[in-house]
Amino acid sequence: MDRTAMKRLALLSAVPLAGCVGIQSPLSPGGDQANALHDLFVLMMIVCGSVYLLVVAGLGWAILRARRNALIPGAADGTGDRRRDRGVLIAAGAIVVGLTVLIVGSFIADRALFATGGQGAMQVRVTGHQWWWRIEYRDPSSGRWIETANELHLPRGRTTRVSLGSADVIHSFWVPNVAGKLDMIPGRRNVLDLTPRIDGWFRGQCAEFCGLQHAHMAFDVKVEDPATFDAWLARQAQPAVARTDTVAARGESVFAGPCATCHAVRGTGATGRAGPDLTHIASRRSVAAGTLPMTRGGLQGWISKPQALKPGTGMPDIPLDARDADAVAHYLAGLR
Ligand code: HEC
Ligand SMILES: [Cu+2]
Repeated sequence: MDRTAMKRLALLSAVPLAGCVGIQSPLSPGGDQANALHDLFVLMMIVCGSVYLLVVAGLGWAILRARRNALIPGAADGTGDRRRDRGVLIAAGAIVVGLTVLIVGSFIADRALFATGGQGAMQVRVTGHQWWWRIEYRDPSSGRWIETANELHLPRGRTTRVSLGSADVIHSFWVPNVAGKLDMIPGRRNVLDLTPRIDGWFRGQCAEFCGLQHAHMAFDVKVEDPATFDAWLARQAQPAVARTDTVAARGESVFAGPCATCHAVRGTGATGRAGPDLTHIASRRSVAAGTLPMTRGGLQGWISKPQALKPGTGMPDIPLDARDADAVAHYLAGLR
């Protein structure tokens, strides 16, 4: 094979690997728990890779020897027995050493996942719904719970202890860049610690099939410095501040009709709990658990045809005339 062909082959094999890094990948760890799991993964690759190479080498050796024995008369006269015993001994030794290394490695990784013991951790509750995420922060100063949805903010360098639950079926919480995944089981709370170290946007995804729109059950994760996080949380704790123009006023009154039964907008009469809290909906990055980008068009599209965009979603298609639909989208786009 000439050099350019080799280069092309190397490039081609890099294509599937390129899919392994990015904002939703355990191979780009950006937090203590993800680092521990990443190290364990590398250790497993080394141990299992070595065993694999050993087996392939042994197989190749056996094939060559069998051929030679067949060709040389009298070669298969039993003198190979001692060598075979040595081979078995080496294989057994490799298995014992390999398994011991893996046991120790997984024990260490497991300990690292809860290293802080939750001391001084931020308390967050995440509840899975078909097919969106209710997210509540415990305000460290007042002890009050602050509700939002579909977007998780985390302070860099601090530990956040997430209590996971479900309102309906089993879901699974997974932000691979920050930590491993953990199931969300109806009737109980599982606990996961997150200690992110790298700023930026990451992507979380439900990792347990939970119905037809399981693939549309994602969430955005923002890791930011603690001061920015505190300012963000303080803002989320505030009631809604709507725009003051007449279109927004019309939007708010339309919303108070069919929408307020399912959605809360704190500071207004809307206190529904069946759907996501919309108090600061426009501050989020996407609409309906990662289904659409957060733009005026994304909002209006969602409101006019939720059943077409996410068939089976808990939000019904609500027929609104064009001006009302426009006004509601304008109103929501102002709730920052
Ligand atoms: C029967 C309850 C119900 C009604 C009525 C309802 N919604 Fe929803 N809404 C939901 C549910 C459930 C979701 C989450 C859907 C999903 O992501 O699968 C949702 C999601 C949304 C979202 C996206 C929220 C987010 O965090 O991304 C917006 C915006 C929204 N609804 C606006 C409205 C508006 C405006 C109306 C009135 C025209 C309305 N909803 C009426 C239940 C309802
Ligand atoms: Cu799911």
